[in-house]
Amino acid sequence: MNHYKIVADSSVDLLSISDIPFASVPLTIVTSEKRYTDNDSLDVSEMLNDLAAYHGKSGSACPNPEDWLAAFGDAEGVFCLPITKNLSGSHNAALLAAKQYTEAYPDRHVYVVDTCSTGAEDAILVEKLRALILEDLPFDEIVSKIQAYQKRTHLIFALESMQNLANNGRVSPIVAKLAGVLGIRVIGKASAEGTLEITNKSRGEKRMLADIVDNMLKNGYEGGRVRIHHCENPDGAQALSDLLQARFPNASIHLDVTRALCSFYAERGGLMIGYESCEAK
Ligand code: X90
Repeated sequence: MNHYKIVADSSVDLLSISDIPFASVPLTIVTSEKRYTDNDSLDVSEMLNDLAAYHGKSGSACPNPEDWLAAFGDAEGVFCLPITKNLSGSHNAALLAAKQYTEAYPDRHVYVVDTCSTGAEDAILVEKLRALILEDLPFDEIVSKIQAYQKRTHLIFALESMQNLANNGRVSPIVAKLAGVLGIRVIGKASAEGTLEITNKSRGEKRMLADIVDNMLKNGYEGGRVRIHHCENPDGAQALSDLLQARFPNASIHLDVTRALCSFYAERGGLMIGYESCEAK
């Protein structure tokens, strides 16, 4: 098999995958008291407790090119997945690392996926890349296959609070206010450009779940792969999974938890759903 490696930043919520060399490059959450490195030794729940009790400024920082470079190791071919370039410098840092890597080793390849998304959708892209690598395809063919596949993957999210997104300039304070009302969940999606686009305000969990399913169906969901990542909301994630499974008994639905970066921005209760639409859409 080819010596390929998948390297994603920690916004994809994956610490490891099976069979294929993989590295997760951590983003960090920063307060005036502490730095939280989004790696496997971080207790995310403890971080959320700290943040709930803390009233100062908090923010995040993306990896630098050196961090990406170190994660590439000595792979012949690297598939690199940073969070959408429209919300973070991670993508740019990855591009710089890719340039340095291929200048230093002209016979190696790096493809930086323009994910235009994050979290559960990017995790689906990682799963697809893993499958393509296991098929033993040449590097360029994997690149064109993942580009085509990306047209069929989507991200939808439901948030109970958008405080951290607003505090860090990722959504307007007016939008964030919608999510501040008790019982209201703001539903949105990753736009084609990889920005955050609000689609619904839903009152109550039942309405929220129905609105998520509705959005997915409108977007061409027909029973393909789904990943539901939740920030300390296993019941919400399970309820959504049950609704989808009742409608699409053969759908492969995987539940997981958000790691630090997505937990910081999606906040407690948040759901992030990555899914595949049918071929034509
Ligand atoms: O560089 C950095 O410091 C990272 C900044 C990341 C900012 C936004 C992360 C959002 C994660 C919130 C809901 C999903 C929005 C998806 C839009 C593409 C989770």
